[in-house]
Amino acid sequence: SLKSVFLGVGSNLGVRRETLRAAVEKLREDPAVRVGRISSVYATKPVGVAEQPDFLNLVVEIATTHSPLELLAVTQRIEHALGRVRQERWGARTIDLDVLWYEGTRSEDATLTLPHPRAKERSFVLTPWAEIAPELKLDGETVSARAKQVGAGGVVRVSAWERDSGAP
Ligand code: A4P
Ligand code: MG
Repeated sequence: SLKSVFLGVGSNLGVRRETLRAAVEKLREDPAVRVGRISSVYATKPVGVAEQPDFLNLVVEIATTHSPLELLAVTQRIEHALGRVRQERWGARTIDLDVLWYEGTRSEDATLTLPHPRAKERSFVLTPWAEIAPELKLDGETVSARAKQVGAGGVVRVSAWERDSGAP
């Protein structure tokens, strides 16, 4: 059946904006995926390892007939396709696609933990997510409420998705 899903997308190497565009385009190419709302693009300070370039992050809503694990395989294939191209030209990893939330599914499995275990702590996920799904409930708390609690430190809106993405 058709499930609603939110994906977090990040890039901090190479032509970051182009990588985000290419990732969304590859999602659109999958016949079992319908791309829904897409947040603005945010410039975000790296979390975790500080000595790396700033990221661009966004959150995208999809509707899909893929199971959770099929969808993980799809996102990893997209990472691989984009990452490998970029790797040859610019070096390290350029794209990260996380499954943030999959309708009706909770999982503690390390292969696919749902909802994404770190999403609730991360401004670079919550701020864009709150833009497109403010009322979505995460453990009884809305994305919007959670985003307000965590704050928007280190996260700056760069542009709307549509404005300069070159994609419909
Ligand atoms: N995995 C388990 N659950 C999930 C899920 N819900 N979605 C497993 C996706 N993958 C999931 O991921 C490692 C493994 O997690 C996968 O094999 C999958 O089976 P990965 O993408 O290969 O590696 P990673 O992303 O480097 O590791 P990790 O621990 O997932 O890192 P995070 O948490 O994704 O963080 N700062 C800013 N500003 N913006 C960012 O986007 N991203 C990261 C990466 C760090 N700092 C950042 C950003
Ligand atoms: Mg990841």
